[in-house]
Amino acid sequence: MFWNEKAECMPREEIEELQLRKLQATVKRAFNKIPFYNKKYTECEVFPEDIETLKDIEKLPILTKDDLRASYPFGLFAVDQKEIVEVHSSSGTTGKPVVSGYTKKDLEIWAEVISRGLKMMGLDENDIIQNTHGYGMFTGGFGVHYGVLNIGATIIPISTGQTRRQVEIMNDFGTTCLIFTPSYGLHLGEVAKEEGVDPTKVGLKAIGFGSEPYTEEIRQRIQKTFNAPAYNIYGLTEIMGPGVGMECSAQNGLHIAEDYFYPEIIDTNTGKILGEGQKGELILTNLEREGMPVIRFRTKDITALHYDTCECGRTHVRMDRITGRADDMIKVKGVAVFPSQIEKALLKVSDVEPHYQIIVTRPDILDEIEVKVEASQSLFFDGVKEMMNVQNKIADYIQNEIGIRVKVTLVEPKSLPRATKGKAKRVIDKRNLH
Ligand code: DLL
Repeated sequence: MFWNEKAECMPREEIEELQLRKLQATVKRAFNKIPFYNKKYTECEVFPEDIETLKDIEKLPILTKDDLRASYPFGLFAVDQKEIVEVHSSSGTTGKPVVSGYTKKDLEIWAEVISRGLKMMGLDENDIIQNTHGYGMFTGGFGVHYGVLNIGATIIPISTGQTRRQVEIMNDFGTTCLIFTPSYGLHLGEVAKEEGVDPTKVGLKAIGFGSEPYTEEIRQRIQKTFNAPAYNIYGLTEIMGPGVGMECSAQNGLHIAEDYFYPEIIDTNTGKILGEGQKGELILTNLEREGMPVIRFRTKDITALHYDTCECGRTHVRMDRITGRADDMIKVKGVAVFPSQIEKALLKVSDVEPHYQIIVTRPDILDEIEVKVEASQSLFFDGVKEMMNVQNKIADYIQNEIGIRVKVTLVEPKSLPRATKGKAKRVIDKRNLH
């Protein structure tokens, strides 16, 4: 089933022609309308007319999250604020978040790419789609919502949480598709069983899940729990939100909507562009975005691209499931957490040393973080009660910083490994996501 067969099955030469035209227009607009790009490109001595082929994109500088953050809040908008009809922002980052702005046309494009994905999942106007993504600054809620309206299906905009209610509604309303993060989906399945609802009997046709990494085993578990195929959805706030990549019935990677997004893969260490099938860091460019065109954004997400035509007939490139990050960001319970935030919280507490380790585990289905911190010599001799107080205080500070409660364990002074060369290994990820 296609939403836009012409666009999704376009021969490669046509895709590339279209991409070049759109890239040239985007670079020109960014250069003329956004002082940030004008300055950056002038400094690098690269100008819109230098983009004569698609490969010329490599002449343009790559942008990091910090580059975007420096323009907080509206510095990257290419249109007057009155043209912007909606804004979203990334969650749980250090410092200021990145704000993403959309014109009416941008919202239409967002709806278009999500619609294509919903069709890939076999859904149409007869379906009832329960969207458990948060409605708010997070892009998951509204992005999926617009796509569902666009294909004429019925949306249940329940948002996240209230898990018992979610169970009741999916059972009573005859939900045919659930949209969730993998960790929330597994939790939902468990709560359903506790509530006496057999999730395999709800009659789901499909599941759309994303926003955080998962393993193939987790997919299998979700599919078994709900007795329905689960399709990966990829996206990020800076570039638009969910819908940048969506998985088709082949369940063999995500099709990037190449008429709207241009992907590249680089070697994280050398910055060298990598070829088809080689694993590296994904760089994304908005090819058609009025409100906030982002050019060559370093996502830090690790994947590889495949250009052969998919068995579903689509020609758009497929990206592998994300298997890791080039930085130390961890996503726990849907929230992006950076070690620096934990560090910031720890620095507010006396009685502890600035030596810590963040251990991420998945004991059963939900991710958990434990922060191990070295107690000071004096605290260590003060006894258990005082240690417990300090542990709680630290957990409060961390919660304040990242929004979720984590387990804090004080350990003996000088017991954590030191960084003997290069960077300290702050995060120990025991989830085995690869
Ligand atoms: O998570 C957008 C989204 C919402 C995608 C709903 C899918 C469904 P951010 O909060 O800005 O946006 O987080 C973006 O999340 O750079 C990845 O590291 C991670 N991520 C997103 N989708 C996936 C996925 C939304 N399917 C960051 N698999 C990205 C693995 C994902 N990681």
